[in-house]
Amino acid sequence: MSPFLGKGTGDNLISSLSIPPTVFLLKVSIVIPTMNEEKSVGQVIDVVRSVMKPTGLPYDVSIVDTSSKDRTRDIAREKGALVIEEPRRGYGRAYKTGFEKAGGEVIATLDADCTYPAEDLPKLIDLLVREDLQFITTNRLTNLEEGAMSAKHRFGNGILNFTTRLLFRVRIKDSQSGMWVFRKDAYAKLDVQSDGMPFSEEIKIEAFRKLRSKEVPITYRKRVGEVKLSSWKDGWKNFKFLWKKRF
Ligand SMILES: Nc1nc2c(ncn2[C@@H]2O[C@H](COP(=O)(O)OP(=O)(O)O)[C@@H](O)[C@H]2O)c(=O)[nH]1
Ligand SMILES: [Mg+2]
Repeated sequence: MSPFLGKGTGDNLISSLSIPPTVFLLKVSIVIPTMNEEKSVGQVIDVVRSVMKPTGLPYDVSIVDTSSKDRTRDIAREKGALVIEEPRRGYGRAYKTGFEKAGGEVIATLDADCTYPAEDLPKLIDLLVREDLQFITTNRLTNLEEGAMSAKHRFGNGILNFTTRLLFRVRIKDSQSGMWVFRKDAYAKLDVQSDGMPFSEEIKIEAFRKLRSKEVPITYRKRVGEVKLSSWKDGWKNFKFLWKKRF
């Protein structure tokens, strides 16, 4: 695997990777939004840690929690994650707060529900650096594990994906994926208005229009714990949002 480089001073940790001495190790902030995810958040943090450690990169993990009534926050703290409290409801709201507080030059996101392959993070970070990208999103639809997405959900996604491509002329196959890896300084150039679930499609539309972006296939797994969105209601909101943003 190629190293994780940027411009800066040298570091012993990477000397064995045959990269120029003018590189430094990028700091990565992994940001996870949570609302009552005690069944899965611990495992997600564990996997993130187990794959980030061998990279030698400095990193931190934080959850952005909206009033969880279960042990989500305690578990995250026990696992050494930073707990950011965001009482205002909304998936997008949580990410906005989390990104503001993130100290890394690179930010990575995923759900707290064990659906996304946290083990792919090093590969995605490496790709970001190697191809000098600013934003990477992931496509869950090419490798859906059994039970990961209902037919209803796939149908709704199809409509949203088609509409996104049609209205914005962006080549995005999975407009609703929640696993992204990007440069924090590049994110500052985006105008992401939504505080709710449409945040996901909007950040991609903005990124594909303004940044060096790429979509990469991943595996998507069946959720642990209860889903927080309501398929039809949020699907409809996401659909309306696309038209409102466009016109
Ligand atoms: N902080 C915060 N997290 C949320 C909110 N809504 C959803 N989440 C979290 O965001 C992630 C995505 O929600 P999820 O129910 O998995 O939706 P889906 O993956 O689109 O089906 C999960 O980790 C949720 O716990 C919210 O209002 N605030
Ligand atoms: Mg999820």
